[in-house]
Amino acid sequence: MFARTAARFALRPCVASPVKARAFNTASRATASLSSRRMATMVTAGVITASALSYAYLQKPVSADSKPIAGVEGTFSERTFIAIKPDGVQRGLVGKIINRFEERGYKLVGLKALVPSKELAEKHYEDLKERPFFGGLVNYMTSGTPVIAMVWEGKDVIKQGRAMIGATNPLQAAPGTIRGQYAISTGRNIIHGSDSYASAEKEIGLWFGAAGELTEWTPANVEWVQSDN
Ligand code: IDP
Ligand code: MG
Repeated sequence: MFARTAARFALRPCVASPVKARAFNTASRATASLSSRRMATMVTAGVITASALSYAYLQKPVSADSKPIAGVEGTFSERTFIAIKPDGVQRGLVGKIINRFEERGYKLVGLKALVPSKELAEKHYEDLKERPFFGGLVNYMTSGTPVIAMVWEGKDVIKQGRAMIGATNPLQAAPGTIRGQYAISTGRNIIHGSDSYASAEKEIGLWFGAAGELTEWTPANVEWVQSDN
């Protein structure tokens, strides 16, 4: 089970080069209890495969710039832009909201707290610029309380993120969704989430467009979250 998963999720960068005992010496924490000679023997025998190698790989965060900014739609690399708006921050809901995405099995690959410029807020909501609430919306987003901007990654994360957030008008949001649990006004609905792959591309680019702002990493529980047997 693990060997197959490792090939799928973590091992590709390592498999390209010949497996040497040295690779396992760098996987110090995962293999600290084993002597290097025993490890080398186990490597030769094919006993140590996925965990040690993938750990070595994990030690070296790589830039995510090598793939599309919103990942590949419909795969585990799909990404969405999620932002906890100033009301969510003022109400102390940051931890609870992050917790929901983490517990669901999604992976956090970008995070920052910032007060967006007027220009950024206007660009983010540009499709609503003719709406009567646009000015108020931009003021609320740029009022001085930070927005917690995040990029989450995982299978179907764009659609599922929207489902977890709930309807725009919290009074229509299902109980148990974020808005359905924490909000009662459309103008203070706590959270934003990309509504399509095209929106995710645009929004991640706007908020995390600089090189090196996103990370690629492999969660230790990947087998227990992603496997389809
Ligand atoms: P969404 O956030 O669910 O994607 P949109 O229709 O894209 O909903 O609207 C963006 C944001 O604009 C909403 O989350 C909300 O903060 C604000 N908004 C939308 N409609 C209204 C309204 O009728 N009154 C006040 N604010 C609104
Ligand atoms: Mg929207």
